[in-house]
Amino acid sequence: MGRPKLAVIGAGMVGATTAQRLAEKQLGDVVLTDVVEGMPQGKALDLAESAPLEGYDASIRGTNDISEINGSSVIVITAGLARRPGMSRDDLLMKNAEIVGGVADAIRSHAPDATVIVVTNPLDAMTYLVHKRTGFDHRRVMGMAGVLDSARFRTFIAMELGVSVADVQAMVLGGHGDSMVPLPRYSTVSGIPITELMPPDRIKAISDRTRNGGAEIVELLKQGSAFYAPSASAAAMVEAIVRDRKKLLPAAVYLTGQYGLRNVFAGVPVKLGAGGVEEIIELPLTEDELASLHRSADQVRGLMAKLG
Ligand code: TXD
Repeated sequence: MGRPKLAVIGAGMVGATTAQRLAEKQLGDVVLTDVVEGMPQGKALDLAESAPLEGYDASIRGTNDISEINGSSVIVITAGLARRPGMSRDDLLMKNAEIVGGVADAIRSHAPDATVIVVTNPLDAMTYLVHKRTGFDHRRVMGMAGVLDSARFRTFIAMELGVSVADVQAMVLGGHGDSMVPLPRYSTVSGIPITELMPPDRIKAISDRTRNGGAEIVELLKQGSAFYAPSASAAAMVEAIVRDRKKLLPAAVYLTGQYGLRNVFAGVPVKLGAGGVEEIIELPLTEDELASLHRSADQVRGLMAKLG
């Protein structure tokens, strides 16, 4: 049978680190592609040379030829540009739409059976675009943001309380960015809601820090953006699918009426397994939480309209 074949498109910071994590977790053989000549080949070779030390058998292959993704069961899209000085969010939207749209067309023709995890920003809009351009069933197209946002929330909860991150679970809904909706009531330490363990002002401070989590790192790094936690998040989603773990995670998925939303991508809890998005979990939300989720979906709709 052999190992499953996995592909990572875009061999930049998030892409290359995702390839590393997939190989080290022995989730499958990895193909890493990029348009920059020699770069994915160089990074893949470097990673392959770490295999004897890290002790994995998975192969990692770098290429500029996207057709080599053929037969992949799971594909992670990290290809795109970061915002440069003088570039508006709209400029970035259109530029990344061009890149991600082309990638989606290649996936449709070379890996028609793949499950696709989108990482490129603006996340929810790019996930919509991949769904539209591949024509794949909506269970097989999802965006990674909520796993990262809830990992950040979990980290800050553990830091605040001085407890093991392993005991902390958290749920964050909505879009990636300002419209993110952290849910303290559904966030726990060993089953105890954090609302029982922390005063409201500390919960608010931690929620705000989570919402601002990407920007905090960008500010510190001065160039580039976060990639260790984003790649760990993408790899966690790949693992849930490849190993059919039925993990309950937040992901940007196509809604068909859940939470009063239809024909839009938004971050909600889902069950992730071999069938992709196997179930969408509808949590009871307060009016405020629901309103934030709808605001976030409205923003995504605005971007979707620009993409046509
Ligand atoms: O939570 C999340 N979803 C995110 C999203 C967390 C972190 C990063 N997030 C976004 O992922 C970020 O805003 C970017 O849109 C992507 C990738 O971030 P990364 O930090 O890895 O960017 P890099 O290092 O610039 O890498 C992008 C690579 C680069 O090597 C380009 O040459 C390549 O994408 N690229 C392509 N690869 C393949 N095919 C095409 N067409 C292509 N165009 C550019």
